[in-house]
Amino acid sequence: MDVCKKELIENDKIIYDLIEAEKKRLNEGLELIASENFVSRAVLDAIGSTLINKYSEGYPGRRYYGGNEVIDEVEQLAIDRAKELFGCDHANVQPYSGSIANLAVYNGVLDMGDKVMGLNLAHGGHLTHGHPINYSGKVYNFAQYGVDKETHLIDYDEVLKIAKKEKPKMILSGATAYPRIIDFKRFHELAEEVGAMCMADVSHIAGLIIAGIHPSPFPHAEIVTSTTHKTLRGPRGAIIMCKSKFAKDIDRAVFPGMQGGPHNHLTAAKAVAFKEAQLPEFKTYAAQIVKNAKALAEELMTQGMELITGGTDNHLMLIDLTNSGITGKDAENVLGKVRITVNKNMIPYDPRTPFNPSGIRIGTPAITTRGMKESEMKAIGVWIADAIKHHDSEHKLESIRSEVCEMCKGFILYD
Ligand code: DSN
Repeated sequence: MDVCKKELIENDKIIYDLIEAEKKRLNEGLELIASENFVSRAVLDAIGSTLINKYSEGYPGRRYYGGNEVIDEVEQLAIDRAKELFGCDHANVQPYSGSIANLAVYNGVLDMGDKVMGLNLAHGGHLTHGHPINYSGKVYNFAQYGVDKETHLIDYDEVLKIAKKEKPKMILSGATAYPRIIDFKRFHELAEEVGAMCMADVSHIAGLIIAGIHPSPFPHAEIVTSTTHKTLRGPRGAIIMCKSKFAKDIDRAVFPGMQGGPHNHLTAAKAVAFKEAQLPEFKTYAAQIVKNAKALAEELMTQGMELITGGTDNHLMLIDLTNSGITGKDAENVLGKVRITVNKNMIPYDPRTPFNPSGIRIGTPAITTRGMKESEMKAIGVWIADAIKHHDSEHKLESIRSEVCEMCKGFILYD
């Protein structure tokens, strides 16, 4: 047993036991939440390091506290690796989260009340893309675009039509529940046509972009935000990347605009994850995420499940449960019983509410990290469809649960 573990057991056995319980839950179940992943031991080690102790408001070489010579090196390394990885002019690696990163961009390049366009949350956007309940929607004047009623795809001509009418200062692309390729080039063209800035939030697909599996927002978008913990497989947190002309405004907007001292242990962990993402193995991993998603989508449809847009091009899919006799909330609970973790999700034009919507969202980044491939996806597709079809049969659910647990034994994650 390592020293840290021993001290945690001695100092706080309750928390130690809860950490062990969570590890067991991860090992014995299937994590299909599209925005989650499992970091490497190296990333975990950086997160659990003594770098957490230091205050370092400011940026490398320009700090408000002494003793930051080591932190400067850590942060500069993270910046340099992010720039190389994404091929961007400037990177700020300090944002605590994707939400803060988005708000910092607005804070940096917009004035309060400015008109912005973003994808409607109910159509796959994000709260910070202008939802009225979110700070973004309260402070800025968001005009939301959606997906087409029939195809459920982004209709770029329609986005342009709205942009011409609304004359936004900025157009934001990016999504949390859109299973198809996003055409960043097209977004840039239509933003240019109306004289708007072009921003992309690539949080979900960053790992696929790095691996060349999804088209990059660069060189099209002027400002790009991303979380670091989804397909990118780093620690919880975010980055903002931009063209040189926005660098000063973005840095000032993050600190002192929105945040205090950066979380240096997470900056180090981001640097480790960026290094991992530069390796050829990461490309193979990212390609497998998409192969797995396509295999799972195929099997689900073979089993009679309805998928929004009829499949996927990326790491996620949205199941439309409208004709299945069960709501998204109930499906999340039923799948939980068989140790398959998913999240309920609105589908486009959903007549139901966000807390009990008509869909569930499923993603493959985490199970791909565990080493699962197409054959496991087939089994998982059958289990999901069976659990939903037989949601009233405790006996059937119990039998699926034991099959799930049996398969998981072959893919132990953290020991
Ligand atoms: N919570 C994230 C997701 O699940 O997509 C977005 O912030």
